[in-house]
Amino acid sequence: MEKKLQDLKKTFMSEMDNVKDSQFLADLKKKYLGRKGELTGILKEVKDMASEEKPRVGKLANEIKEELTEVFNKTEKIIKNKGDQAIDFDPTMPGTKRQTGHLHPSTIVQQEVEDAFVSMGFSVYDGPQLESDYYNFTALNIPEEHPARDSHDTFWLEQNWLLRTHTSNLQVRMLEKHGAPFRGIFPGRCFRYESTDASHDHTFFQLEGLMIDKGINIGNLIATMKSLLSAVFNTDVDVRLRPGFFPFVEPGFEMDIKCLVCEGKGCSVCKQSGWVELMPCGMVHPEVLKAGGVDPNEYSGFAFGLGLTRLVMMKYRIDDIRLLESGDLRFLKQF
Ligand code: FA5
Repeated sequence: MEKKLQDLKKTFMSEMDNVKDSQFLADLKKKYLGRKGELTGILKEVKDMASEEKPRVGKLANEIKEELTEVFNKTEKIIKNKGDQAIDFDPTMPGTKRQTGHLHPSTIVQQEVEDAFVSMGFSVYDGPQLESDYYNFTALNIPEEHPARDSHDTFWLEQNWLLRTHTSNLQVRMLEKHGAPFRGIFPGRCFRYESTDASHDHTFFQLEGLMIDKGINIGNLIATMKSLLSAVFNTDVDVRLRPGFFPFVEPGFEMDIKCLVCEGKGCSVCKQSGWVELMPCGMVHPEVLKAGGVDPNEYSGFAFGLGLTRLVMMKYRIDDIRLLESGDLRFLKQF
């Protein structure tokens, strides 16, 4: 009888090794553990055994029943949790490669720029894209009827609200909230109601920088710009600084980068000029400091408005800005 029990256990275990699916498992349960199953049959026989053998064989039979039930329950649980395929798993087969997403090129470059500024002691801030006329224009020394408003083709909403045309909308908000000294950058989406071309989109990213302290001068501004560009490009790039007019800085500059799409030879991105407008900047106008509650007699500072999407184009040699917001996976999968 004991041999019969051990043999039954052996065949049960080898049959369990071949379980393919839940139906197969149910059949095995019936065959061994069911009311008319093989083990149940043996247990019935034990009842009629001689009394000196009965305790020993009965104990073994119960132990084997417990063992088989445990193996059965474990296998049943695996099938329930993972489905029938779990039993078919063959570790020697090559796996199926799952598709994973990745960061958008604008986010990759944004993070590189953020890291460069954080290492220079700047903090990163966020702010509203839906903005009031006041913070987007008036507080920046651009009152109503000022001609500078014309250079920003604006998506106007109801009651003097708008989609921000630049990240400069946060300059006065930040000064009001944090006061001076202040050192921050604000990356974000901007919107302009303008016709698009290879280097202009209606939706694009800028990254604003603002540094206010005692004794800040143009030398600090230029040193910061240089550190930024060497962090992003890891090599020297040609830039040029020329005077630029923005009512919220005095003096103001335009920083252009030699077009990396055509290496300065001229293309649709740089409009055949060999240069791309990248980063207007300047010393913060006293009126802006005042609007933010900062005393211009005590503090000075610089601000810049990096065209982040244009920087992405230069870094990856992208010849049409519209690809970046297109959502075209054939383009995005290349990064
Ligand atoms: C401004 O938006 C100012 N706020 C920048 C500034 C900040 C000046 C702080 C001084 C101090 P501008 O309109 O030139 O400036 O835009 C800044 C940069 O954003 C441009 O050099 C360009 O790189 C990018 N840019 C502007 N319009 C578009 C557009 N339609 N598509 C893509 N990039 C754009």
